[in-house]
Amino acid sequence: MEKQLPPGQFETEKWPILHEGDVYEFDEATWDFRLFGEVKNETSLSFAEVMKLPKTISTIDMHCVTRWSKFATTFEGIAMRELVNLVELNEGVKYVKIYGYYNGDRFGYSANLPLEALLGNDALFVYRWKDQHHEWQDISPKHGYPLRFIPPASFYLWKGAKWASGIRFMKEDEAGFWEEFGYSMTANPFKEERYR
Ligand SMILES: Nc1nc2c(c(=O)[nH]1)N[C@H]1C(S)=C(S)[C@@H](COP(=O)(O)O)O[C@H]1N2
Ligand SMILES: [Mo]
Repeated sequence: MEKQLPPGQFETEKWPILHEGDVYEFDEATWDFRLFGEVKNETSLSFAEVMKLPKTISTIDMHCVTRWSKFATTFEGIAMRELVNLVELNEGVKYVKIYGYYNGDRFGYSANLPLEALLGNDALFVYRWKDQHHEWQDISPKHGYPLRFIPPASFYLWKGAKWASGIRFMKEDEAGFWEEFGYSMTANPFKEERYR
């Protein structure tokens, strides 16, 4: 895979840790993953049900708006499209909001994204990773265990909710956690879309 450093970024080989609030402590008994919003059949999955979905392995570059970029981390996870396949979308759904835990609130963190850009192998709800310096290992609690969204490299990494808890399907775009504070709705690192 060819390394492409977006403008204003520097490369790091380490995987830094950045988030607001507490690290979520996984409890399988109370955990579920919700698919809701503009769908005909809202549903939720247990962790065991999520883990039975088809798996995808992809190598993805990460670009953080705080200017570090980490190339070529290999992730194992569930592709966004496998979850989309479980619901019947209402006509005109174009956006999703992906939720994650924030200080115990399962919908406290969120990021908005255009659904069309998330249907490939590079939009994954991940639970395992490796890179050139690390063997396969679980996503650590600080990086989002048990399930963490990794967006395609064409989005800054704040679009990647840790401790992912659900997807809301939407007809109109709607700001998420950082977008409410003035960060970009579209967040393309190669166009340096940091703020709006
Ligand atoms: N639930 C949750 N997910 C989150 C955040 C957060 O505060 N809460 N921070 C985001 C931001 S701003 C960044 S840069 C990345 C950092 O991911 P990393 O710590 O795994 O490198 O997580 C994103 N996902
Ligand atoms: Mo960030």
